Amino acid sequence: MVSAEANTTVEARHRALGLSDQDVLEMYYYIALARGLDDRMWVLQRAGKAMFVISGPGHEGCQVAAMWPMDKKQDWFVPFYRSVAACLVKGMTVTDMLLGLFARATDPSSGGRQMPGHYGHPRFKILSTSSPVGTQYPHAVGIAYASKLRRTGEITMVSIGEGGTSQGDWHEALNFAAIHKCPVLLIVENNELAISVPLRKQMAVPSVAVRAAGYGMPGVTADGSDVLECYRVAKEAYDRARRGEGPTLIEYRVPRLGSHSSDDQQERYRSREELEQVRKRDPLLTFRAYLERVGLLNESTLKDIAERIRRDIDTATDEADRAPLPQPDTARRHLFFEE
Ligand SMILES: Cc1ncc(C[n+]2csc(CCOP(=O)(O)OP(=O)(O)O)c2C)c(N)n1
Repeated sequence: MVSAEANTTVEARHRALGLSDQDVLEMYYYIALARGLDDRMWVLQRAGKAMFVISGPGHEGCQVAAMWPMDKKQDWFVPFYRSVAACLVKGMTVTDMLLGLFARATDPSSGGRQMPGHYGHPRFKILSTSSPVGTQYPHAVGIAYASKLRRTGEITMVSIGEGGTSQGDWHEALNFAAIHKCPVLLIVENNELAISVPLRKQMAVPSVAVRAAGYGMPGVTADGSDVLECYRVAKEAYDRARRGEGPTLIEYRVPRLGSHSSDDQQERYRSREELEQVRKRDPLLTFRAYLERVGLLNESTLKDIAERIRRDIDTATDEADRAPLPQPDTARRHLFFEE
């Protein structure tokens, strides 16, 4: 039992940040939806329905939180392959994502031409995921610079893993963004592994955020298991960008709950103790516990949400599975100039 006083204190947390009860419940829904979709994608891959899966279990909390202050219609998002939850909040549907997984002709990301996990959606202003890690950063900063020159008021958000920050593109983008005060949120989802390479072999500094000082912008770190804290830092960065004060580097420390992708086995390079520790940081569980503590969720409402998510994912799976494959004679479309 939580005392009335403790209840008021924790309850004040989301409200103090300007989030309504409805907001936090919807945030939880998206985190749970992304996790449900993720589980389904792995089952489909193991069943031979998809050639590859790369997804974001453990990253969902910070993604939903960072996307929450954005103007979903007006602003831009430049994703990476783990951005499942962020793309869902921005407007993509579960069916959209499964069409990509199954490489169907109607896949909005690439018409079934890219490998799974390369999200993109022109209508929702989600730029196509760029395969070489790091390159999405100059793309995003370029969009933000254009928005600034055109005075459109649009803000851009871009995401990457910490391993990707070893690429030169990332550093060039930060330098340019700071010089030109581009309206951009520079997100790094640090799960301390680049496939199997640990953080200490990627950088000699204790955190990615400290690097911001070298470029002349603020850098903040937030615990990816604390969804409300993730929201707080994103909102601050968003407001800063809106005021014309330029970019913010945000580092979210997140647990990577699964293997890098369906092509590797994390038990080969992570100890059992490490896996036990990361599971304790699962944002789905920590946020659920918060919402239960403040009386917004209970066993029965959680069951309702889980059932709704399962039904929606079942329907989307059938819909995407029934969709036609691309016609072979369209294979060269978008590759060469066509009359
Ligand atoms: C330039 C480049 N080098 C290598 C790869 C292959 N690759 C894909 S994901 C990945 C690991 C990236 O790790 P990190 O940025 O930490 O993100 P995480 O997968 O851990 O979320 C690598 C090496 C690539 N896509 N692009």
